[in-house]
Amino acid sequence: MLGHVGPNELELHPVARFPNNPVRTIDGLHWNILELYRNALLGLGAAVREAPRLASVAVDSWAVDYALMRGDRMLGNPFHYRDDRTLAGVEATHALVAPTELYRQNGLQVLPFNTLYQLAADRASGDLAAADGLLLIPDLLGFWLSGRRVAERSNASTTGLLQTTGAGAVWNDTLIGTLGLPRSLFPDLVSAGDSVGALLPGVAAEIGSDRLQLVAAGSHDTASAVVGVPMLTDDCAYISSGTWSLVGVELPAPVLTEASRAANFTNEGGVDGRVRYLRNVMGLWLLSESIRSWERAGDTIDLPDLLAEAAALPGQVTLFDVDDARFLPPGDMPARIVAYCVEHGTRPPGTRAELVRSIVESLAAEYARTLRTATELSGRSVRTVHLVGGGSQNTLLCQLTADYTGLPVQAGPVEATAIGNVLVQARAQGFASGSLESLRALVARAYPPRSYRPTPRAPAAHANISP
Ligand code: LRH
Repeated sequence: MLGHVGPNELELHPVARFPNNPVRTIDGLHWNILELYRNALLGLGAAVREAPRLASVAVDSWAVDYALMRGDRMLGNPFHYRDDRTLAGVEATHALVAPTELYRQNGLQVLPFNTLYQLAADRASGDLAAADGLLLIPDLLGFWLSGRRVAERSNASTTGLLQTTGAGAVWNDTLIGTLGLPRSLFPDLVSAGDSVGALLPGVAAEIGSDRLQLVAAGSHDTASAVVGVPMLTDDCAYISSGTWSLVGVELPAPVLTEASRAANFTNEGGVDGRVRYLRNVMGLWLLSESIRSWERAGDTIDLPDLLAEAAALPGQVTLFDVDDARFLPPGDMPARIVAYCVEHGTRPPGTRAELVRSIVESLAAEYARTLRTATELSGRSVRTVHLVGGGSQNTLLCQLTADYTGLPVQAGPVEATAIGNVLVQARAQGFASGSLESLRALVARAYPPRSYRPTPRAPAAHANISP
C-alpha cells in the first residue's frame, strides 16, 4: 500500500497484492515466508517506481508467529499458528506457571497459539536448542530488509513474555527464565514510530531506492488497525473484522482482574502505550474457509450473490458458537458447522445461503456479547461501534452488528491496518503530528464511515451495551 500523508491529507492505494497461502508439509502447517518476502520486494519496487521520493516503509502482519534464527540464518519455515503442535505447549506452560499468575503478569487471553505456548512446543521438540535468536514475522521481514534485529512492542506483547503493556514495556526476564527459555533469544525492543534504519545496500539496489528508511509501525496488524479506526470520542468500541474479529475498546491501562481472565479478555500493547482490551472472535475465516471447501469440490462461488441471498432469507436461522475450538484449524467448515448444530440439537443450515446467514448472524451475536462484556469489565460506556477491515464491506454483517448491539455501527475504512501503519510512519517522519486522536480525525475526514442504525428485527438483539 502506498500512502501519501500531509497535515490535512491522507490517501492510500494498493500497489501490489498477492495471496498468502500456507503450505502443509509432513511436519505441519507453515507460512510460505520466502514467497511473501519475494512478493513484498516486488511490491516495494513497484511503489518506488510510482513514488521515487518515497520516504519510508514499515511492516505489519498477523501476531504471535516467528522464525527461530541461528545467526543470520532462519532455521526452517515458520509454523502457522493454526498448526496443532501448540496444544501440548499450553499444558506444559501452565504446569510451570498457573494461568491466574500468567494473566497477572502478561494480561493475555489464552489462545493455544500464543508465542509462549509455541515456544514450549519448540523446547519439547528440541528445535529451540539449535536457535540463538527469534524474530516475529514483521521483524523477520524487517531484518531481511535492514539487517537490524528488533522486536516491536505491540507485536511482542502477543508473545505473552512482555512484563507489562505500556510505552516502555520490557521482556519479562523472570517469566522467560521460569519457562526455561533462553533470554538471549529475544531481541531489543522498539516502539511504533522508532526508526529502525536504512535498507541493506542489496535490498536498496533491488527495489531501486537508496533513500527509504525502515520505520517501526504498530507491527501487529491489529495495533495498526486500531490506530486507523476513526474513533473521535472515548465512548467508542471497535471491531477489526477480517480473518479474525478483534472486538474491544482502547484503554489507558490494562484490566487484570479475575473476571477479565475468566472472560478470556486480552490486554495487548497498542501504539503510544495504549492498551487494546479485546477478545479474539473467530471471524470471517468461517466464511472464507467454507468458500474454500465449496471451491475444492469444484464449484464457483459468487460471494456478493450468496450474501444477498443470505440477507433476503426470512425468519431466524440457527446460531452457533463461532468460538468453538473445532473451527480453528483449516478444513471442511460447512461440515463442522452442521456437526455442531446436530450435537447441540439445533436445526443445521440446509442451504449455502442459510449457512452463510448462520455464520454472519452468529458472528454479529458474538460481537454484541463480547462488547457487552468489554464494557462491564472495563467500566467504559460505549455508544458507537466502529467496524473496520474486510468485514466493513459486508453490509449484512454491519447491519446485524447494529441490530444485535442495539448501537449505531460506523463501517470502514476497509484498509484500517494499512492506514494505521502509514500514519505512524508519517508522524515519525514529521508529515503528520499529534496524538492518535488527531491522526484518527484525519482518517474520519479522508474515509468517512458508513452508518448503520439498529433495527429491531433481530429477535435476540440486546437493548444496549452501555453498563
Ligand atoms: C489478526 C491477528 C490477531 C491475532 C491473530 C494471530 O490478523 O493478528 O490479532 O490474534 O492474527
